[in-house]
Amino acid sequence: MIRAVKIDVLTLFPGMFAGPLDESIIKRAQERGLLELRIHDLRRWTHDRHKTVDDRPFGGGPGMLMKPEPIFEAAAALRRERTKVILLSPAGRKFSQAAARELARPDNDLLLVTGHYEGFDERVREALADDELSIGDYVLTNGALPAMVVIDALTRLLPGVLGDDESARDESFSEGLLEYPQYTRPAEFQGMKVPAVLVSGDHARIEKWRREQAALRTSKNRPDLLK
Ligand code: 9D3
Repeated sequence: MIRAVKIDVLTLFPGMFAGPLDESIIKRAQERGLLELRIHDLRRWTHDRHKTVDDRPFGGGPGMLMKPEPIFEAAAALRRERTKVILLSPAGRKFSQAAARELARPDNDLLLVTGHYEGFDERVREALADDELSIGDYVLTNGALPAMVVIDALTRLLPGVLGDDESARDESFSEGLLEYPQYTRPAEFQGMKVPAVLVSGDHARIEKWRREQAALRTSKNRPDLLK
């Protein structure tokens, strides 16, 4: 029996997590005991009437910051020996398949800390965070969707979550070229025909065509992958 990876999430928007993580592969991973997910409302670790989690920056400037106390208190309650604390923020290093692979080690547990407002009090980084991740160069309203993206990418890499076939295909594929064009039935749809080579039965030609098409699509859409 493999040990469940435990992921705790600290968020101001626990409601956002209900749907996406209760479907499909992530749901199955939890049902099979491979993943234990817990979503926590950060406001639970506030003590004032207004459940304050933010405050103004020293030195002035626009916007509000996540104040340190609720986050430190929550972490003290939630983290264990093997917990890695990860901040989700636009200022983090860019999340990638390689980063997902690092995080998906079955002996890691994670505490994902998601933000809102302009950012975190720097002492959260200095004294709490092991890592800080962004999911890409676009501005979202908060870190809840990024946390779900990280959970999704990680979960499918945990041992036993995908079938052996799918895992193996994944390994041979990631970080190469983009996918070649694929077709299924019908052979003609609204006047659009499947390329003749694919129905030729000539597997050498099919393979060559697929390599060429993958290279073409990659240079068009993702020249950075060819470098
Ligand atoms: C002017 C500074 N802004 C950064 C671009 C402030 C800011 C905007 C939006 C601070 C936080 C947010 C909310 N986004 C996240 O918390 C976030 C995020 C994102 O917006 N894009 C990609 N990855 C991430 S991870 C967390």
